[in-house]
Amino acid sequence: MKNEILKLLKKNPDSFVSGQSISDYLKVSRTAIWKYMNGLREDGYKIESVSNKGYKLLSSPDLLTFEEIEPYLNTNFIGRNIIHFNSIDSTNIKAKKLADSIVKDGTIVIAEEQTSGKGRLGRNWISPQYKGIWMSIILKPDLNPIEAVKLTQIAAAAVVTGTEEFGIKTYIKWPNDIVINHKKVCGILTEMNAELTRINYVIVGIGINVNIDETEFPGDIKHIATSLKIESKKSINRQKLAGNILNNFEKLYVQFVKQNDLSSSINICRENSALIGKNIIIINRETSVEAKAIDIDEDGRLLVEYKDGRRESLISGEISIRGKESYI
Ligand code: BTX
Repeated sequence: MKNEILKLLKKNPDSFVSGQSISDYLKVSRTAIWKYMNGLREDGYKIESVSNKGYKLLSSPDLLTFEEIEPYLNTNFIGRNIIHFNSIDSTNIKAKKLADSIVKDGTIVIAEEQTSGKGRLGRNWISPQYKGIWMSIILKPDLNPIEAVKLTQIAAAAVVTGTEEFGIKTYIKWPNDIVINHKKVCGILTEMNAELTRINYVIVGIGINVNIDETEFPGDIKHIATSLKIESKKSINRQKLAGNILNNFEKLYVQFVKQNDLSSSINICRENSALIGKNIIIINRETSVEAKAIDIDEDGRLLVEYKDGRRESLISGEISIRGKESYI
C-alpha cells in the first residue's frame, strides 16, 4: 500500500493530492493514509501536508529500494522482487540463504552497506553506506553447471553498457572486474549451488563503487580502486544506474538461457576488454606466468599466448590477472 501511495504522489510532482482522492482510489480510510504517510516520512520521504489540499512529495531519499529503482526498470522478471537492507554482512551470503527457500528467479538482494562484503577466494570487498551498488541477483537457470561461469561475462557486459549510458567508459578486466584508468570500479562474484548436471541456483554478486570519494577508500586499496564519481567528476544517480544494469542484464541473460546465444555479451566483453593485446601475468594459486592476452572466445574464455608461442584458452575459475606494467 505504501508503494501505491508513493506512486500516486510521484505521478503528481507539482501538485497536492487530496486525502479523499487517495482514499477513493486505493479504497483505504483517511486515517490509514495518514499512517502510511508517516511511514514514508520515517523512510526519508519529505511530504508536505496541508489541510484542505492534501499531500505533496517534496523529495525522495537516496535509497536502492524497489520503489526508487522501479521507475527505471523495464524488465519482466529481473529486479521485480527487490529485498533491501540498510546494512548487511554480504548480499551474496543473504541471497544464498534465501535462494534455498523462496524465491522467484531474478530476485535481487541489495544493501546500502555491507559489513563483510565478499570478493573472490575469501577476499573482502569494501562497501561503504549509500556510496555504491552492492547487489546480488538470484538466478535459477536451466543450464549445465559448467555454463554458469558465463553469467559473469553477462554481468560484466551489463555493467559496462550501464555505465556507458551515463557517458562513462569502463573496461572489463577479464574475468570479473570492471576498471577505469587502470583502477577497479566494480567487481563481480558469481557463486553456484549445483548437482552434477543441474544448477540449483546461481548468485551473481555485483559491487559498484558509485559515489565514493578518494579519501573514503582505505589506504591498502587506494592505489587500485576508483569510483564512477571520481572518474566522471559528478555524482551518479544510483537508482537509474541499478535500473539500467538490470535491464541490460535481463536482455543478455534471456538471450543466453532461452536462445543459447552468448554472442552479444561476448562482443561487448571483447570490444571493452582491458586485456586484449596486453602483456599480462596469470596468477593461479601459488604460480604466476607471463603471457599476452589475444582474444575472448565465443564461450567467454580468455585466449592467451605464452612466450614460447603456445596458446591456451583460460576458464575463469580461480585465476587472477595482473597487467605486466600496472594493475591493468
Ligand atoms: P576480487 O577478489 O576480484 O577483488 C577483491 C579485492 O579487491 C580485495 O582483495 C581488495 O584488494 C580490492 N577491493 C576491495 N574492495 C574494493 C572496492 N570497493 N573497490 C575496488 N577494489 C576493492 C571482486 O573480488 C568481486 C567483488 C564482488 C562484490 C559484490 S558486492 C555485492 C555482492 N555481495 C558480496 O558480498 N560480494 C558481491
